Amino acid sequence: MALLPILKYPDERLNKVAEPVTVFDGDLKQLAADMAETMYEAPGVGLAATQVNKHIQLIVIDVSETKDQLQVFVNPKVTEVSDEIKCWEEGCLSLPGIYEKVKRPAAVTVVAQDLDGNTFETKCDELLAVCIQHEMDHLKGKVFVDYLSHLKKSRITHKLQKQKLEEAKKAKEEAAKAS
Ligand code: K1U
Ligand code: ZN
Repeated sequence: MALLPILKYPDERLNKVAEPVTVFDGDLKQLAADMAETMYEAPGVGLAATQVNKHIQLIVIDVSETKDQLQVFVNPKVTEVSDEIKCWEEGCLSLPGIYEKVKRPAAVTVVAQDLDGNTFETKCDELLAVCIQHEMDHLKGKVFVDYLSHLKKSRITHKLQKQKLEEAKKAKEEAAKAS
């Protein structure tokens, strides 16, 4: 197993649209296992292949408190949405430290395949519904800040760029200290 680097917003590769999975082989299972390890280590409750620069329709999610209920969705499609809309505070491993409220359907039905290509249907509500919609947006090249106003989005971009510069400066200082 391996930890994979997570793309950080505003990396343009986060805007790529993922291709459907057509081959259900060992490489797919290995990628799903590596994504799960990366998600648990982050820590997060979900991860889309797009975020680790793999542009295929693959998502891993674990919203359990015990972190032992991994769910893998290949080629997911939403087939039903609730009329009820809920507002949740969302986070994203591609936008560390940013949390914003987003409105989405409170419940969705998803049809997807597992890692062997078997089709299944699942009804999602609460955090799972939010998470699956958030991850499916990643597969479409969309991030949750795309739902925010232009002003909020540019403030977030500025904050993340500042954060990145500070991290680079710190790493440089630590490397200089070590040499
Ligand atoms: O897509 C991602 O980057 C994962 C993201 C999923 C998500 C969380 C909350 C609302 C919508 C989508 C995260 O996991 S962010 C981290 C996070 O929320 C979290 C981390 C540890 C425990 C619980 C939540
Ligand atoms: Zn995300």
